[in-house]
Amino acid sequence: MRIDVVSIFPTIFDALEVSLLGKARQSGLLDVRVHDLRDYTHDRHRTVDDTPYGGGAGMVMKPAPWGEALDDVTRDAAASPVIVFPSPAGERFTQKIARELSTEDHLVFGCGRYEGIDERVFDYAADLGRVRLLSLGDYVLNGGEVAVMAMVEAIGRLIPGVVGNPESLVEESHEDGLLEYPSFTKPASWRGRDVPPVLLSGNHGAVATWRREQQLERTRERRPDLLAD
Ligand code: 6GU
Repeated sequence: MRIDVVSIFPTIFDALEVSLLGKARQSGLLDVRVHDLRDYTHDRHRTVDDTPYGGGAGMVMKPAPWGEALDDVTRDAAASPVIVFPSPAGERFTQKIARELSTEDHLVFGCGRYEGIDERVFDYAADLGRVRLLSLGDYVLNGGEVAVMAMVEAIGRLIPGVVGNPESLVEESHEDGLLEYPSFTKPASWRGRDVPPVLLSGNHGAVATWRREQQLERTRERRPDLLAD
């Protein structure tokens, strides 16, 4: 999969070089290209923002650098990419969306800063690919970079071969609409706290039943909204 990221803070994405995703990049499963939005400006100060029409607080990202950046990263693309703009005003990013995006050949992420991007950029981007505005949750970050890091990790680990043991992708939170069951390792007793005896019983059926009950109980307690769905 090819991933292009456009940002005014490209070095934030240096962190993608470590761990699992770093290996995926080295092995060629992931081709991540990070672009500095300021490289698509033509003035001495490399200006990417301006005051909002109609007034109001803060600055808005100018459309021109975005137009050139999006033209550039979609130019030699084989097929229509999905163009993601992280935004607290977007649709909620979920495991289901991560799964959908993990099957694409080409993703483009446009990281907004300041009060947002000139609205015409989203409309223009729709001529170049399938646009999605995605939010991590109901809180506000200063910009899209940290959100894109999270999305790239959630999507990247679902690409076949990126996670060594595909079974570890099945039994985790949100894959079956429930939270994950609790895990334990040795020792069987630690600081007066014992591992649930059923896990030491060797009875695989009993273990599976207990884990399912734990999933339901935790989901009921912590995320009742998931059970309602
Ligand atoms: Cl995707 N972007 C920003 N700036 N803030 C957020 C977000 C995204 N998701 C939650 N808060």
